[in-house]
Amino acid sequence: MVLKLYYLEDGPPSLSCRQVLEALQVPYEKVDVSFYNGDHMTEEYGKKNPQKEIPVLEDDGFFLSESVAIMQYICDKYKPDSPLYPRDPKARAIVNQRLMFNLSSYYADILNYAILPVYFDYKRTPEGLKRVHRVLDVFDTYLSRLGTKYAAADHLTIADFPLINSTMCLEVIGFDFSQYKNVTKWYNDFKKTHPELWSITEEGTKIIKFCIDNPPDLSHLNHPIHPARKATK
Ligand SMILES: N[C@@H](CCC(=O)N[C@@H](CS)C(=O)NCC(=O)O)C(=O)O
Repeated sequence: MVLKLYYLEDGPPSLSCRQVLEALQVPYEKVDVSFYNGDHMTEEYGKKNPQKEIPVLEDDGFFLSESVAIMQYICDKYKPDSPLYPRDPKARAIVNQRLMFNLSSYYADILNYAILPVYFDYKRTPEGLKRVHRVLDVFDTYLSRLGTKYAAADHLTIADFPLINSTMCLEVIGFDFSQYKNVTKWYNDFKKTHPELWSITEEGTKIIKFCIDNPPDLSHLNHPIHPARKATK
């Protein structure tokens, strides 16, 4: 049975999973989950992922959520010898460290500042801005200390995808991060070197841009956490 990825078109975690599948040339079927329609909030979806978050991977009756776990599983099960997720303990530890850094800090702070206000009734705050600068500074330091072209090695690894998709969230709102020279170089190099993988990120970018220009009204979702904002256009 072919792998199924339940994904959100403009969701950074979904984009990263798609990039891993694409980079490894693992065949899979995409199942578009509509955030707008609340497809992920149904009881049915909750059976696949009790967190009611997107993405979810389905592998012959096995359901897996959390994009990092999904990316690691795809590599381990389908291309265990790929340099995308190195087997050497130290090399793998650096990849894992970057993945955790992204999930717990980099993406978390960028999401709160840049993206949530596009979809929900949140304001960008000076404190949120400080947090974004702090994580950019940390990531820039990681890049400069390791001195590699990619985030965790001298070659592409699964750590690059989520970090690219988080950084894209800044670019899409017009946030100038050019002072972070290593981040900027790494980001631009990725676009140039991997146009086919970048095009997946770009699909998400287009939708986020559309939502910035046409703020969505998600009040019909009665979201359990996020306060809805009425459309202004
Ligand atoms: N840690 C999760 C985060 C997944 C996540 O939060 N996805 C968002 C879309 S990008 C979502 O499904 N949110 C559900 C909601 O806010 O109702 C992962 O990396 O897969």
